[in-house]
Amino acid sequence: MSAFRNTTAFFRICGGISGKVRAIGQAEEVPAHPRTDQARAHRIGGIIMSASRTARHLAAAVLASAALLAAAAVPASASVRPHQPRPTVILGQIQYDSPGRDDRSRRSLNAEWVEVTNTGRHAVNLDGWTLSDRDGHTYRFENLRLDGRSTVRVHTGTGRDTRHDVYQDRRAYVWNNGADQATLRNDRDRIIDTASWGRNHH
Ligand SMILES: [Ca+2]
Ligand SMILES: [Ca+2]
Repeated sequence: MSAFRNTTAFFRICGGISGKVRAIGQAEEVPAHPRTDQARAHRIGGIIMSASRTARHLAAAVLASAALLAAAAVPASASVRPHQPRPTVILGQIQYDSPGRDDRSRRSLNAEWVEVTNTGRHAVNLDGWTLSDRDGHTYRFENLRLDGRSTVRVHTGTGRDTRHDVYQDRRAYVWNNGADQATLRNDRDRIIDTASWGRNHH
């Protein structure tokens, strides 16, 4: 059973990749979905790492370098305070297909997770932020201070929260193996980042 599921997932991924390869040669096959960055997502097994995220990491690095250069150019006597870049929190890796058979065990549920990464230098309190799937299942962060350049992994199952691992305390999987979307919103319900995988049909 598990071998069959894994094989199915494998072919699904291969199908997705070959589909994208075909899309490059034939423009009419390019998906209508506007988030083409997500269509370029690198998928390895049940883990997704969006190309857009990689690009944003690079962009952040370039901006940081530019900021350093700009800061270096400001005379020491200048009264202008150096610009403080806003912290950038993004979705990191997502293991939407828990390895092995999906038996709803606590261990298996917790091997399904989504990472939230603070790429900025300053800590961000995620209190009131939410992480939701396409069907609206929503996890709300409580008072969690995410340090700069650090990651918290949001597990689906039950567990005791730490600074780097928090638990949705669910008894069922939330991230669909076939296709789904993770949406991160801040405490004002503003979308901060999204990541999707699989086919973009509902
Ligand atoms: Ca699985
Ligand atoms: Ca779901």
